Amino acid sequence: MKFDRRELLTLVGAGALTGIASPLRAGNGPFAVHRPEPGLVEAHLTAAPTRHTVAGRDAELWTYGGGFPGPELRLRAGETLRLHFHNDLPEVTNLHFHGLHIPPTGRADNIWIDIPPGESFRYEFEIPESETGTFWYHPHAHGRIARQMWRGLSGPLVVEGGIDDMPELRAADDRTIFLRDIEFMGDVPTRHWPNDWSHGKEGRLVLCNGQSAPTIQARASLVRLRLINASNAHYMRVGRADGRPLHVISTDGRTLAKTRTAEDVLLTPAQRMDVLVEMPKDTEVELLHLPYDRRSPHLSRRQTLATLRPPEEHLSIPVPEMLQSFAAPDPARAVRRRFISMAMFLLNGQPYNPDRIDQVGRGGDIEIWKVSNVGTMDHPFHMHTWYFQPLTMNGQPWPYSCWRDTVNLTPGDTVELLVPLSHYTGKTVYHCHIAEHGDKGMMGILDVRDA
Ligand SMILES: [Cu+2]
Repeated sequence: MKFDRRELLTLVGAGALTGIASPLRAGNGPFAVHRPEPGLVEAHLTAAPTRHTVAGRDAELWTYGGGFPGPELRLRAGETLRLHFHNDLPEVTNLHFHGLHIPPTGRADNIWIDIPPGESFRYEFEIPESETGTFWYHPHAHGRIARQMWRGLSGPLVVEGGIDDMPELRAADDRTIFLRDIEFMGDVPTRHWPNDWSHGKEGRLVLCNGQSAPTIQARASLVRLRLINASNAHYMRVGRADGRPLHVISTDGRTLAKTRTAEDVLLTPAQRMDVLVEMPKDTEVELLHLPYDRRSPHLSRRQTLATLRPPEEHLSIPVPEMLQSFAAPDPARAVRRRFISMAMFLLNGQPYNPDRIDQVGRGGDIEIWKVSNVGTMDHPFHMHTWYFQPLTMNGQPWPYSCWRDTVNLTPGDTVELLVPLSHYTGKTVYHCHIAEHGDKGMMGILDVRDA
């Protein structure tokens, strides 16, 4: 499927005729959506330079829908999203729906589309019934991803359904916690300096939903935090100041079989985790950003991420223990093994080449990918379209069953991933999710063809 310039222009016209006002929201307010018929969600989104107040400072950002972060897109599994996207930036951009298992082709999660300045594109895809959870969207025009994200382009995407209907989760407060760092020079996010490409760009200001250490009024004594790390390179280690645990119910938008209790959780750039926080009666809960050493020169320090204020009425809600059955194919059914090595700006010793197909797969096959970090700093490995079950880390079984689309590798680590190439065919990418590393070449192409 190809779209020429005339079609893009036609699409601008079509968008203008639908008569839906373009939403303009601040913070991660909701997306203005419209349901013209059952099962169809229609929305408009514009990427544009925007003046915005960030931590008391008037800043010139690039935003989606005028918001920082972009507006939260919430829909239900099984619905079709028709998203009229308009590019008001001075350069080419596009959208990536991070973590969603939808086609890598056509009008779905097609990163090969370039939308020129002033033009529009209609994204349209159905969210499979099985896809419920916490995702996010950001640009994926190769070579521009890091700078566009750094300037402000990203937003949360939540698909409702599945375990949301458990009584405990229905009663819980549901909060998106969109995390990223930033730093300003004057009123603009600092530019990328040469070292930023190798170290990964970080800033001293850590933001929660676009704010510095906000206070959030809990609406129930159990709070579900949908943690999203939208940083270019900053690792987010999150815990509670009172030393009580977090209860993890999903990783990268995919529900665990059983709730896992953890003192703190680590999110690499692009990872998500849904955690339950039990609010003590009449007591605030301070959420902390804890130090993590990813073996870069950046300092990571302990600071407040957000404060949860107790609900007005304390009604005890239990933390569910069993969540849903975990179904994964038997690794013995894998028909192919692949090996990927990661080091600064190279995968398998080669920089990214958009004209080279690095891996050819067959739709429906089950594969095992062995990924090694042969470099000197952490690299988060991410795969588009398909997601994986980590099987082993350095030869040891992964401690629990989970699905992920991004996995961290510290220097010397080797991870084995079970990858079912299910449901779709097409060409997409796998890459390091330190945004600067991906742009500089730590990206490869996977082409999954018909069986
Ligand atoms: Cu990397």
